[in-house]
Amino acid sequence: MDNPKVAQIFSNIAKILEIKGDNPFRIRAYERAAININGLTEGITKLIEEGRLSEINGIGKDLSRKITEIVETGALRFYEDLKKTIPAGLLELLDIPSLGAKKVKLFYEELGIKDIQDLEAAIAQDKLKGIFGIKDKTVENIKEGLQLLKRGKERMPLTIALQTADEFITALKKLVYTKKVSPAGSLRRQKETVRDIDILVASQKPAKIMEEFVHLPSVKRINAQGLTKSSVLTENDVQVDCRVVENKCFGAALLYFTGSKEFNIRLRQYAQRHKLKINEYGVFDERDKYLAGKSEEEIFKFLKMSFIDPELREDRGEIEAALKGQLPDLVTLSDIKGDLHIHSRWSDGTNTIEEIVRAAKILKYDYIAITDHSQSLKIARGLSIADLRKKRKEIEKINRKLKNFRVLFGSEVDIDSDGRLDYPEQVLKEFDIVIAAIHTGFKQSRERLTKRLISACQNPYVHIISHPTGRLWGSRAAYDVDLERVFKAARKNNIIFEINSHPYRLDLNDVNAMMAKQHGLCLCIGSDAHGNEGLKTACFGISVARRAWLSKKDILNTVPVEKLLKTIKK
Ligand code: DGT
Ligand code: CA
Repeated sequence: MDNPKVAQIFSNIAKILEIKGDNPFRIRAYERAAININGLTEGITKLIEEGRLSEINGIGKDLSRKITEIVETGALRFYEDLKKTIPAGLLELLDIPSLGAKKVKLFYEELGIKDIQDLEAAIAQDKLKGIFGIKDKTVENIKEGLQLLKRGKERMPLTIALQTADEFITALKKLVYTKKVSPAGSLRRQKETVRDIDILVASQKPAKIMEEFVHLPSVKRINAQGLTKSSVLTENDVQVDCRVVENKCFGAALLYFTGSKEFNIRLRQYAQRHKLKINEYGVFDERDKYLAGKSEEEIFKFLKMSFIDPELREDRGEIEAALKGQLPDLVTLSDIKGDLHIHSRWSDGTNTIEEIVRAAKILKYDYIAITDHSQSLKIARGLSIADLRKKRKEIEKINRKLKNFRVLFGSEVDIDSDGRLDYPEQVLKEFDIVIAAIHTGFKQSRERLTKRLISACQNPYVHIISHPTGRLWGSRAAYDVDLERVFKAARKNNIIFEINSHPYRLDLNDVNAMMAKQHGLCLCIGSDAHGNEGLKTACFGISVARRAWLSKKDILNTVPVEKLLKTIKK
């Protein structure tokens, strides 16, 4: 799969240009392209073949050419030349959140720091503080950034895991000896990050399957090849483990290798109390007689509990609920009737509203909210009040032409550093839907950030709080906020919380979304799409919602538009 490779090259180009003090707009273009490519749900090779590269937000002619060169030749000449102009280790230094090009340059020139090892040594020897402009707090931030980076490297976001697994699963399905194939592990539980990919195959010819598996095209290195279990590393350094079992115990093995480990332990304890033994081969009685194991459904039925969806298997009370038949009926992607968080070309998106409407109809949506950025967010081309009037007219015109589809006039309004919204009330009240979000001041104190969000909840014109904790996978930790207090204020003011489904955000996450529901709040799923490709990420929001035990009734954008507008009305 080429997406991570292309994204990595663009992101590195941005970094080198930054160190060299190049044009900020040029740097930003490469950065944005990298983020958007990583956020794609389809392989970039397919987009090239279908001539659809321009659908990716921020990809013009020049970048299209560069992408094609990478995919066709495996490298980019421009990048190879650029790389030679700086020491290689400086690039990985720029991966550290909170460490910008200026500081990397400064550290290199003053202390000769040229990679992460040098930096860690300098911190250990307390050398950084001697340099001009570097305070205690700066060093603390760098240490925190180093940790964030290390954790980010240990796990990959779900979207990357899914794309990688898909290639392997598709190939394994085609083999003549394959009876069944399924993902297992954290991937099947749709966890937001995945350490390694587990795949399970049912077959009578395990050695043949293993031989094919370790020689699939994207395998870079074979870590282990056994008779029934092998482990490989892909070109993008993703570890993929594959196990082959007999059809008779496929269900038991799937249950075991899907986990989680905590769920497995709890289930085994329950079985023991009923004088049963459960392992990866099946369910057995005290004399080791095989009782069940062919499918998970069969096993759950045998244990007299309802089927527990993989997303719930985290030992959060799901076994007790399954025994009582009280598991929630989890929301599915087909329940979603519209997208409530989309950026159009009016601000920093790539597509026109009409183009977005066409893409949303393909997804079988009945409505969308066009929620461009507000006036102060200049970097994201936030809309002036004058532009809002024009945008509104355009939406009214489009709506007059549409049948059974509605475009909502919305905005993602910035919450300023004191909790005020970025448009005056007489402007806010004109919108069909207002989502409010924090885009600056992430380092404020817990108290101040909490108050900011509470004050946004108390604004009579706000309907939704978007990406409520601000985290960005691998680069920014969630800001420090007392969500319990915010949720209480939200409940009083009929505020809905977003599960932002951008694969690098997933914010709220599963635990916080569950807590929001426990506070009596309704949630919604918003893609935060900046181009039509982004609309398809709603599936990741669904994964979070399912892991949070949410049903259709807990999610605002599962209802028809009239009901939605009634629900959000104050
Ligand atoms: P990951 O890879 O860290 O994202 O998370 P998982 O859940 O995929 O963990 P992994 O790959 O180590 O193992 C896959 C599954 O195998 C895990 O979910 C449950 C099962 N498993 C692994 N080790 C143990 C164990 O020590 N005891 C039990 N009961 N199950 C285990
Ligand atoms: Ca795993």
